[in-house]
Amino acid sequence: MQLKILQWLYRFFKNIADKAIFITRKLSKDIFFFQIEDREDDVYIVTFPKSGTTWMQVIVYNLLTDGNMDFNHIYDVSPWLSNMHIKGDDPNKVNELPSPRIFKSHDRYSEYVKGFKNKIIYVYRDGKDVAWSYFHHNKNYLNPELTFDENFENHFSNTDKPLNWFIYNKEWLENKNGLNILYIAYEDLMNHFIPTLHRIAFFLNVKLTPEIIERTKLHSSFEYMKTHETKFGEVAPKKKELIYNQFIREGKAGKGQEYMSEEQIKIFEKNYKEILEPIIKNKIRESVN
Ligand code: PPS
Repeated sequence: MQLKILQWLYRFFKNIADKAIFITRKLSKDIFFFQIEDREDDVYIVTFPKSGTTWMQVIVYNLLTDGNMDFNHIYDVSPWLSNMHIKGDDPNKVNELPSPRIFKSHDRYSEYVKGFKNKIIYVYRDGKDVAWSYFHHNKNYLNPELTFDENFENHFSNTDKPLNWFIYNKEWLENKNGLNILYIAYEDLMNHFIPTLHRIAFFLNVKLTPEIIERTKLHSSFEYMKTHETKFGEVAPKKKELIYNQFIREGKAGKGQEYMSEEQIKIFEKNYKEILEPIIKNKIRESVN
């Protein structure tokens, strides 16, 4: 009997403690974001992780500034706000940046409320390639023991898990709140760079000149970004050795499927057909899945 009471008390207080942690985290995030001044010309680059976020940050940075690449890290000129909050960075650093500011985000659609007016560029990448890239990322930076199968189950198979690739994309593609979004496919950047650059420039009201096109092409090329990887790569947790040479990794399209089992391909195709296919037409190039 006594054991039962102790167990009940444990569950009761654990429940309260879990809720308190959740609420404190939410409040701390709200406090951080409250201190970022709203500017109507802020541009947001939103993606599911490993879909070409950094590539798009470099492109947009080159379109909206004079393209000076002397910064230490892309986050100095194009911050990732949610990550700054987690790291305890000073929000005022963001307010010191000149307009228009360029923000990186992996936030869910629900974080952007109805009436949010800022321009959003959403980058979509073939999910099978994302699966392979994201596996490397999570293994390199978070869990060296991680297997591809585990990562696939967490983000591509089980749609009830918190960050599922299909659900994340579905919400952003549906765009139920009518946000101002330009959708760009990673594969279009790869195979039709100049026309895609024109679409981005048009969306941002930038008049393209030969000089802007040339420098954007150069600075956002895989070779340039790989050579200057320390400007772009994620910093690994302090205890581990820093991994810089795995962030700008392969930059290929269409290879992901080679690493998936037949069973995983079946799960992927089924989820794609049920969740994304009905809404993806006319949003992203039709050939991409
Ligand atoms: S993150 O961590 O979510 O911000 O990563 P993200 O920048 O979205 O995606 C990283 C992948 O994008 C590839 N990449 C590029 N591909 C082609 N050209 C250029 N310039 C380029 N820059 C980054 C990078 O190599 C990662 O993909 P994988 O498949 O792992 O190589």
